[in-house]
Amino acid sequence: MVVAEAVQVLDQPHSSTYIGMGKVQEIANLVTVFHADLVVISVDLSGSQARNLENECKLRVVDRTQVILDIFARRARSFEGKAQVKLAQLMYLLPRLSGQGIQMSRLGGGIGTRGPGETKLEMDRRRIRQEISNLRKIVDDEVERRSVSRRRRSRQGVYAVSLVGYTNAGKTTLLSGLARRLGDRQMDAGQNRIFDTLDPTSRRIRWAGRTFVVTDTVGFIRDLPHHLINAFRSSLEAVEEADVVVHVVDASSPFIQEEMETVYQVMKESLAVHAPVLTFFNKTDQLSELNLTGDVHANAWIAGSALEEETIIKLMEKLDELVGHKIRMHLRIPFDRSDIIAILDQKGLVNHIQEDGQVYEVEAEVDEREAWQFAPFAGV
Ligand SMILES: Nc1nc2c(ncn2[C@@H]2O[C@H](COP(=O)(O)OP(=O)(O)OP(=O)(O)O)[C@@H](O)[C@H]2O)c(=O)[nH]1
Ligand SMILES: [Mg+2]
Repeated sequence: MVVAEAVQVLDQPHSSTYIGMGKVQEIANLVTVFHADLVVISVDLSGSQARNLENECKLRVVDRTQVILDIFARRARSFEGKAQVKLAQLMYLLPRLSGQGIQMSRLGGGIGTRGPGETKLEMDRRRIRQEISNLRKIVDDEVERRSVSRRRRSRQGVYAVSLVGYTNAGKTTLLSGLARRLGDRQMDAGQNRIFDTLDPTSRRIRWAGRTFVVTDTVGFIRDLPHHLINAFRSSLEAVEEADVVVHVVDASSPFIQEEMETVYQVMKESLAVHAPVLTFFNKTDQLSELNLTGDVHANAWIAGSALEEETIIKLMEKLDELVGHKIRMHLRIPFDRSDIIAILDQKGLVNHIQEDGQVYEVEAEVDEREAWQFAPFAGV
């Protein structure tokens, strides 16, 4: 429960406490008056800033990253999700411990005057580094396992669709709606809380004779610290390898523009997205009038509600259109045209390849719209 709030407007943060000394005193007083248990500050603090504030307030002070990590920790369900959160927490902790270490060794003076405190710190740091490397291994193994299964899927002509969007936009609701109507299995509907989904969850959807694997991802949020995005890289890799990315937008949000900007910023700065983007303006049932004008960043857009069957069907029709049709081609490619092989390979279109005299014999599955560039090599 929030017992008191304080706001400060400053051109520049103070280096030692972030907020000004007067404000620190005000907060320290509020802590005493209200018997507060915790001070939360909605910015990112350096280790020494956090320590200085704690010393002044005589209470634990948590910053924005810690709050996000705490929520993440509560939401993670799978083994991998938990490992990712733990990894992010330890990586957050490590430089803060080091900061303390530097201070202490300065206090301790020259060689041979190390205090017991520092030895313990060094042990802590070593232990944390060891745990970080264990967790990295767990996460990397999982990434590898998923990438193998993705390669297998792409060979089988299964289309990968990734849902991205601001937290609470309705991604999980959409995926559960899709799965309920068109999928193989039931799943729980989304909850009205931020960062509800941390673990990458995929569902197989059948539509018009095609199979789509739709993957839910962690919600984005304004000013999500970069190291946190990196911690969730493995969940976000699905986005980079998708055939189509669906950007789910809460069209009823008063901050719709900022939220969409945030998502595109994360996609641009932290993810290499190659696939076409379909923007889905969700929750239109909450709007009294529809005046959406589309999305310049996207290849296509639709509007509706993830809770309605009609919308689900409209979405699938659009997805089907966006992935296009694939044609099976038998190609004979001369050795000096390895550039063509590279294009095919990069897109994961090659089913089978063998050398035969002066040419590569290639069995490929090519998108209808791209078939023209391989047509000169088609034939028996
Ligand atoms: N009225 C209305 N509510 C919706 C619609 N779609 C989703 N919601 C609600 O919006 C809330 C958030 O939905 P989620 O599906 O959990 O959102 P999310 O994008 O998965 O959120 P994170 O996992 O935190 O990123 C839930 O309470 C849903 O019931 C819709 O079309 N109309
Ligand atoms: Mg979700």
